[in-house]
Amino acid sequence: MNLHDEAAKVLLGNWRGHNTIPAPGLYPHQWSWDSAFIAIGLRHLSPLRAQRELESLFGAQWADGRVPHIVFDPSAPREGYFPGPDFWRSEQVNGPMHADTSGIVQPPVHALAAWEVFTADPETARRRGFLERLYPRLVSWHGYLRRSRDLGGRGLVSIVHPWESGMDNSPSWDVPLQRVEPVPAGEFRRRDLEHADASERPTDVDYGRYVRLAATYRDHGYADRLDVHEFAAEDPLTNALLAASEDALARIARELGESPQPHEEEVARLRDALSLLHADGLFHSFDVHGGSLIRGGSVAGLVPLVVPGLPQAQELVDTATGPRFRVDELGLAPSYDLTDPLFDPSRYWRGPAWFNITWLLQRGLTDHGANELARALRGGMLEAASRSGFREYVDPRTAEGRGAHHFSWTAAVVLDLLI
Ligand code: 9YW
Repeated sequence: MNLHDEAAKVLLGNWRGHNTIPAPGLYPHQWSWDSAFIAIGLRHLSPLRAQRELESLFGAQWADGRVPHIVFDPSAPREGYFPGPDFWRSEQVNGPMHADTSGIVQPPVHALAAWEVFTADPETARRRGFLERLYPRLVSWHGYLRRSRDLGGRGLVSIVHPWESGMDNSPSWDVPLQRVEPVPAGEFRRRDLEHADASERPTDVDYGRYVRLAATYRDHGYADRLDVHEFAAEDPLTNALLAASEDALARIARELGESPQPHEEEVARLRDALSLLHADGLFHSFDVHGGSLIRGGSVAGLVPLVVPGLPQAQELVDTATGPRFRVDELGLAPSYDLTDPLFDPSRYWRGPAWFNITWLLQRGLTDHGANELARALRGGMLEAASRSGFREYVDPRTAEGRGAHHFSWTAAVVLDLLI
């Protein structure tokens, strides 16, 4: 089978009727930003399914506008994933008729995905009112982030849990997490270790802290106040994707005959605000409680390349191709600075290369005219997928596969690159 057909097989095999799971076994429900990347690939196989992927996610949106990071599949075993619906207890906020979900969010890449899905088959999308129905929901999602998550009061969105970054155990979170008292490992049961090697996953202490933060949020009725959140970080990836998604909302508004202006203004505002996170050739998270930048080498700091007109773009290209990331040579983006002692080529977000992030960088580089480098990343991703299959992440130096097999967004990104 060729790479295209193999990727299609993975994506179609993970389809569950209304949405696609990230991977069999480890991730049996719908994840928020996974669905956005999945829709970007799925649109090449079935524009209709890609529309449904986003519609099913937004069907579980909360009244306050938040899009939950997991929508639980009622037909999957209730105890199959930890923390599951019995932990999050979303029905206490949303009532029993609403889907069971988590109460935290993931990076806002959805409007960007919605626009890409629309362009794959505008006729079907118009006939179904795809954008008409999704646009107000996307606006309210961004409104939630802007209104409820500006915890630092600096015009940037704060994430309140490492899971919200999409990069759970990134070394960026080591310092702010030290303030959090871990729940002892005996008090919860990790289901992830039944499906993946412990050396490639977060540690038990990390997990204990994740559980503490999530339980505290839940026990405060998911209220967004700084005194509820022991962890609050203005993350460059989240804010950059919000800007890129506002840019997509401007296009969507134009297609619907609405004014793009509020969205264009929002892109400009976020582009300016992001400069608060910029230092040493990279963007960094700002630790709201600590009052300082978390200086380090997370690849999240290169993601602002997706922001149109970013003034620091050339600096980011220099950092990406320098000794810390070597993306031109590797064809992939390591998730953490290769020269830092914290770099670990196998452990999740502490070094391995991920396809969604490399895809975002490839897209941003193209937008900023760095076409040769963008081509190198495209080639690197296709080569890594041919060599290792559709793994969750790979060793950035050897492209050896790690984590889950049959991983949906890896297949989705590959499909998008092939077409
Ligand atoms: C988890 C599903 C998710 C991704 C995250 C990734 C991991 C851990 O898996 O999260 O158990 O939720 O870090 O980015 O969305 O693929």
